Amino acid sequence: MKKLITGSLTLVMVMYGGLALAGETISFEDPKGDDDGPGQYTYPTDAVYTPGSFDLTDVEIADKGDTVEVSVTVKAKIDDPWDSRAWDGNGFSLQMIVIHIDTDHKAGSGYKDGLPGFNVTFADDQRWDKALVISPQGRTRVQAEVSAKAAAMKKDILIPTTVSVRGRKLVARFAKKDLGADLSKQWGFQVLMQSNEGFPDKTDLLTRKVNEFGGQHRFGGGSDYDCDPHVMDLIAGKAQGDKSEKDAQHKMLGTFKCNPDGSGTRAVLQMVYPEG
Ligand SMILES: [Ca+2]
Ligand SMILES: [Ca+2]
Ligand SMILES: [Ca+2]
Repeated sequence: MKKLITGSLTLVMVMYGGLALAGETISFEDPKGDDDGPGQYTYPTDAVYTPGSFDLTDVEIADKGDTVEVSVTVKAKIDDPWDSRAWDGNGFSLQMIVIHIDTDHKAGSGYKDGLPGFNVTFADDQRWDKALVISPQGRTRVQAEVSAKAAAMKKDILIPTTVSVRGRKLVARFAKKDLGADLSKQWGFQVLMQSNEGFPDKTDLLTRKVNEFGGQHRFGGGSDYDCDPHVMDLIAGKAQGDKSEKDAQHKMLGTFKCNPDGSGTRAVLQMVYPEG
């Protein structure tokens, strides 16, 4: 009987071998109330920055065959106060999420620095190999930003083919061929929550700055220099939504050092490996 079942499975696999089959689905949860970076960051003061807008709660990454579908849920309803459709955007205004992926978990392999403007680095054996960018900006603008500010990383930065908004959730689809392999639970993931800045600094890839004091369109609680991480929320620990993951996040993002002259060392981030 066992042989018969094995034989049937093989036959099924052969029959469908020519199609791009759906594969892994990877899910992460994140606690609520930790949209404060290393613990003390505050939202910009303008009323559009609704409380909870940058508070990650759920992330799902699903291999759908030819596409990889990424769903990111936050604590607040996702609005479009700046009418993104008028600037060729994706139907929302405030958030920007970059998922850094480590596909080989090998010391020294991949990019150590996060995308420009996030002001973070990754642990040496957890360097990223692919990054998925979910921005309200349309493809053309994101491509131009990547070419101008992250040219050396360009081939490994993926921009979605479609993005849609469903309540508190953003759904972005990426071409799997750009990822270069089937989605794997052996890989490491780090989901960084930022705010899309339409008028970014010349070294920032659409990221909004965190300053010492918040402003109408500036996060507060950090440094006016670029030594502090520009990240409001991320996944940590086992990414199952446990409240201990808040402390893990604060500790991880707190590993930076700012000197009085603006120099310093950047926060060192860890990936979450679903099976590793
Ligand atoms: Ca959160
Ligand atoms: Ca790597
Ligand atoms: Ca978090």
